[in-house]
Formats: sequence, C-alpha cells, structure tokens
Amino acid sequence: MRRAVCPGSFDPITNGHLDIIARASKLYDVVHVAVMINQSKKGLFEIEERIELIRQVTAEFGNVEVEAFHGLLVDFCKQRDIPAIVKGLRAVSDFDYELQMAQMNNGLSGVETLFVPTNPTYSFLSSSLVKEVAAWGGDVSHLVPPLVNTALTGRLSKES
Ligand code: COD
Repeated sequence: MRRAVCPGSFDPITNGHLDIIARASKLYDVVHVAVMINQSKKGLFEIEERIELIRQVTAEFGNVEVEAFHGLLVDFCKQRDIPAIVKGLRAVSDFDYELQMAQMNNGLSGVETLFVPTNPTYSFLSSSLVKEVAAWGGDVSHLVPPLVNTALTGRLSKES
C-alpha cells in the first residue's frame, strides 16, 4: 500500500491545498492529511472544525484520511509507516524554507519530500490571504470550496 502525507495548518483549507491533495490522491493508495497542531498559533478555526471541513471536501476522492497531530511530522510518518511527504510549491519564495524542512525531515528519519508545482490559478493563494480578504468583506468564493466559504462567512460575522 503506497502512502503519503499532505501536512499543513489548513486554517482553513483552500482550493490550492485541495488541488495538491487531489493530485496526490491519484498517485498514492492512501493520502493522509495531517492537520499539524501549533499551540503557539491561535487559528481562526478550531482543529476539529478544520478536520471536518477537510473530510467533507475530500470525501469524493475516496482514499484520503484526515487527522490532527501534535508533534514532529517525521513522528507522524514513522507511526503510520508513511515514506513520503507531498508538498505544493507556489513560488521560488516557498522553495527556500520547504527545502530546509525537506532536508531536515530526511536527515531525521529518511522520509522523502515530493514537491508538486502549484496549479498557476492558485499560485498566490494562502489561508492567511483568504482570511484577510474575507475579513474585509471581499469575495473569496472562487478561492475556497463552497462549504469553506460558508464556514468563513459564518465565523467572521460572529467575530465582527
Ligand atoms: N498551492 C499549492 N500548495 C499549497 C498552496 C497553494 N496555493 N497553499 C498551501 N499549499 C501547500 C504547501 O505545500 C504547504 O506547505 C501546505 O499546503 C500547507 O500549507 P499551510 O499554510 O496550511 O500550512 P503551513 O505552511 O503552516 O504548514 C507547515 C507545517 C505544519 C507543514 C510544518 O510547520 C510542519 O511540518 N510542522 C510540524 C512540526 C515539525 O515537524 N517541525 C519540523 C519541520 S522540519
């Protein structure tokens, strides 16, 4: 069984994330989506909410498992016998840090990182920008799945 992980914060999942997960799901038998918990960074959505949104928008792929993890990504991989991390690369600016993480993770445990070039439609897209635009009332419906757009609108209207 060929397994890979797509890790991230997913606060919330965007069409850019979804595109990478969809492409990974065609290459691997099982794709684990790991919502990595960073206790020093309070998100807009709780971890359980992020997981539920990801589960719903990836259900159609049929081979995606979603869970949260607190700790090192290499330990997530070790515990589940996952040999590969799949990451999307948006621009050269992503590459520096992604390369460092890939080399660190490989040095720690031998896990490989595979980079998938972003779909150019999403090369500017990040969860932070989506939240910022939505917070100011901008339309992000073309940047996130409809379910996420509804969740964002609901959350931001409660916060304002
Ligand atoms: N197009 C394509 N891919 C995208 C896009 C887009 N528009 N947006 C995001 N992605 C992909 C990228 O691969 C990105 O890395 C991934 O989705 C996740 O993105 P985010 O923004 O949700 O998550 P990040 O960048 O905050 O995630 C960082 C991690 C949580 C993966 C990282 O910090 C980590 O592995 N932490 C665990 C602790 C650990 O092991 N630390 C040591 C690292 S060496």
